[in-house]
Amino acid sequence: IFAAVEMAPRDPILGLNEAFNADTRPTKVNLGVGVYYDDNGKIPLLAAVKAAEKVRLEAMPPRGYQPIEGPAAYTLAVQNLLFGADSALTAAGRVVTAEALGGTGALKIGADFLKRLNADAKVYISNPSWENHRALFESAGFIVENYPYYDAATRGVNFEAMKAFLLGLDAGSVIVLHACCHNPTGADMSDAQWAEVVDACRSRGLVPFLDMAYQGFADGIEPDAVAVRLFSASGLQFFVSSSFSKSFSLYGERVGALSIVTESKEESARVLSQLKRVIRTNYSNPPIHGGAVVAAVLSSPELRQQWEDELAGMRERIRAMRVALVEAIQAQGVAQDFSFVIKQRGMFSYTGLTVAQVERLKEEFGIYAVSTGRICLAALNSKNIGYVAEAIAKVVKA
Ligand code: PLP
Ligand code: TYF
Repeated sequence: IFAAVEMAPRDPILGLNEAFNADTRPTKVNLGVGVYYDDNGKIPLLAAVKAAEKVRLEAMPPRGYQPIEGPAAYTLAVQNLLFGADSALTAAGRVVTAEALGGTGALKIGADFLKRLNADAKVYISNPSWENHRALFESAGFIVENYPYYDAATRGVNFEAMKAFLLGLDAGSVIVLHACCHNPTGADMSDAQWAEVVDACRSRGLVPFLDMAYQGFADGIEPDAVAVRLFSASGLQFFVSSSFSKSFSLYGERVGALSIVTESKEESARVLSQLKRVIRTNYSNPPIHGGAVVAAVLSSPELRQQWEDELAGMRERIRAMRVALVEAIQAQGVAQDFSFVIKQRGMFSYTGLTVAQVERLKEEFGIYAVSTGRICLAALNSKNIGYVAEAIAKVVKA
């Protein structure tokens, strides 16, 4: 059966973890995968999560099947974060939300559902984008192409090129947008540019698909939802995939959601029925634990406040690492200006390091970064930052 099976290529990011784990150098640093580590280099278990888990553990609830779309306590909590507590859309029954297996699972059920709606549509992702965007939509059967996004010269968004491209697309094209904290570049659009993207989607009849994996990592829960809110106010229909992997530090629990904004409550019922069909044929219904913990935290005013404070702590530590890295590199006498790192948003920096420089970081220093030059700032801490800055200085100078 398997004689002709070839080795599949490794995921360019998750594959780095394997190489990192096999590295025996004690000074090694993993700046590859997008995971938040605390100042001790550990993945935190948030205190709000711990408190909610303790209550659940003591209650020892039974483990029956969940609703296909997940429990209402969870899906309502998701809607509240994405669309706001006072959303007219949710009040009107115009948002369908289903729990999903992380942000990845949300993208997957969204892609499968879209394929049933419009099999011939093309899907457009930013250039560059999270590698899995392409793979997910291709595996759902779509042709995936890039739209212009990042401008290496300005280290920002080439908005004129992006807009012109969107205005040339066929109606029904699916456009995948990073709602905040663009992965991998850290370059986000301004609010005014988002408003123009909304207009382009309306005038061309595009299908917007917002991917929100880092809500709270740029400026905060509410400000980071600006793209979702602008689309909400537009009257358009659109998709949002969201994830609690990073914001709750619950990577392995696989907690995410797909939300779909429809035209009416009646349309929502039809859309939900089809989405449930997609979920049933994939994994039937979501697991209990992660979603229950998130729902418990978000529905308790005290735990929610504690979570927001902890999230702010993560955001601020990343910001501090950005500043510290730039200062430490500059202190090494590097001529090149790295101050752009401070302006980038979210977990990542697109450093502009070349493939060869990234390779040297790995070979000579045991510092692992993505070959595109993307580093995860959230893996830096007060102990390793000096070592990393020195190594970066060495590879950019030589
Ligand atoms: N979308 C983007 C842009 C991401 O960076 C990630 C990162 O993991 C995901 C989706 C997937 O999230 P999850 O880990 O919850 O599947
Ligand atoms: O971009 C990242 O590093 C995160 C984690 O297939 C990730 O989004 C990376 C690759 C992948 C799944 C998650």
